[in-house]
Amino acid sequence: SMDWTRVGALTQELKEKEVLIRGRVHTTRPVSKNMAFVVVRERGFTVQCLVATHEAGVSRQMVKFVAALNRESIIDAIGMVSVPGNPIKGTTQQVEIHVRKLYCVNKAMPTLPINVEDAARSDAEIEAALQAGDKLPRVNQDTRLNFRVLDIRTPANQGIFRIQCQVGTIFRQFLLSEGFVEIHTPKLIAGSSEGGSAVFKLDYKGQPACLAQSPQLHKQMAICGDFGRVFEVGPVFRAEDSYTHRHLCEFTGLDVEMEIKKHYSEVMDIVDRLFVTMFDSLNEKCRKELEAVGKQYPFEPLKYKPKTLRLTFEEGIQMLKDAGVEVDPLGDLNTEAERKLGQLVLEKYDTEFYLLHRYPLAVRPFYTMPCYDNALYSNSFDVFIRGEEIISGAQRVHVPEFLAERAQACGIDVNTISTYIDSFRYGAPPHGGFGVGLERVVMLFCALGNIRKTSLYPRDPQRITP
Ligand code: ATP
Ligand code: AMO
Repeated sequence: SMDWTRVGALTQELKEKEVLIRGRVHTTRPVSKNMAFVVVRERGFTVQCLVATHEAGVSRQMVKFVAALNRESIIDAIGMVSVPGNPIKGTTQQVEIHVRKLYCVNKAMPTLPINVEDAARSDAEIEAALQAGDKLPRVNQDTRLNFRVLDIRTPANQGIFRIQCQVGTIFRQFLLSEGFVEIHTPKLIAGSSEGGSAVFKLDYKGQPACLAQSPQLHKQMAICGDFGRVFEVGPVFRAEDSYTHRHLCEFTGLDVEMEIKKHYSEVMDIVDRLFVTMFDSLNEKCRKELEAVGKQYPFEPLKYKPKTLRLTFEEGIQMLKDAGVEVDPLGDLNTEAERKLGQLVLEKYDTEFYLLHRYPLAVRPFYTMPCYDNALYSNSFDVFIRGEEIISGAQRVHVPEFLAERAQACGIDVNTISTYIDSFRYGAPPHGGFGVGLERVVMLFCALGNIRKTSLYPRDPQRITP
């Protein structure tokens, strides 16, 4: 009756101790009739096991059985931890198990659609092999996503989704400690919550309905309902029609809404402290995971400051102008201009995390509060990592008549949101909030370049399976 030791916990301190491990057959390598190696993998950690007839109790038959195990089968192995003279190549753990007993707990099929060993290789490794005259298989993204259950077994993917878990954990912990209440709003709603066309329409028992494009309306209504400060972690649906590296049709929204006493900077202060806490925590608590991601997809650690840089939209436009980029001073920044501004900010302020506020009112959703001093601008902001948007936020219009007027001006059918507008007629405090795309945070923190890498089962305009 031994207890299982985690593969990731097999260190040289366990030398000469007998251990029981459970994991998958990562690779097998027969050496002779009397000897075979099997690399066992558990949650991204790997260890080399030696099965040889010179160990007591190991027969030739057992060597043959082990050498023929299908990759990805689940096995239990019992053996002695030993420390070889030379470093072991290709495994995460620097010890070897001299196996005494080995059981197959459940076998995998003989030929798998993805070989996890292939899926874990970096481009650099594949290139180096090519230079040396070898060809290593490259697993393309569609194959990875089609057989995602195999793909997510790689160390990098194990890291990515553990980092994603930590982002969600810090979001929740930080906000709870600041007095926010977690809420759960409906995803089946009567009308579009953001305006615009990117909405999934459906039939709700004979009535037209939509999948929520955000919890925007209901999180604000929770503030009208006196919760003071709320947050939500939930699915967000957008019927995006183009295929890009950073848009999904379903993503995870991290949403915040809060009363404001004096100024929308109170909302930006929360963003600032939340994200600095989050980045510090990722760097400290996810060191191993970040290393595993970087091994397959090399990236530079994110540069950020203890106090987040805030620039006005006008200042951003001026920086772009000074660099010779022509942009509409009252329009939105396109993806290219956003990236360029990211570079300029990095050069001038040495940070890759910053906030742009006072956006032109015309490019923001109907519920956004105009600036008191100049109604061409608004009390709104976007937050960027490495020149790409991760957050939008703003103070909201809390006067019902004006809210209805703004909705109408933005071409929204006010009848579909009448219960929302009515909730401001019962007395509404000044408030604001923001929405974060979880997959974008992880993608940009690790500079992964494609949002499909940070969504467990991505939904894009071309994919709704697995
Ligand atoms: P959101 O619209 O939800 O705030 P976003 O990152 O798409 O997130 P936008 O302000 O809408 O931000 O868009 C910024 C730029 O990104 C646009 O000017 C456009 O160049 C590009 N863009 C936005 N949506 C799409 C899309 N669905 N397909 C391709 N490009 C897009
Ligand atoms: P917005 O539409 O900017 O704002 O969305 C907020 C954040 O969600 C992420 N995001 C996406 N992620 C993946 N795929 C998409 N298609 C996608 N679209 C958006 C981005 C973006 O910054 N209600 C407001 C928020 C608020 O004001 O509170 C809203 O939805 O990271």
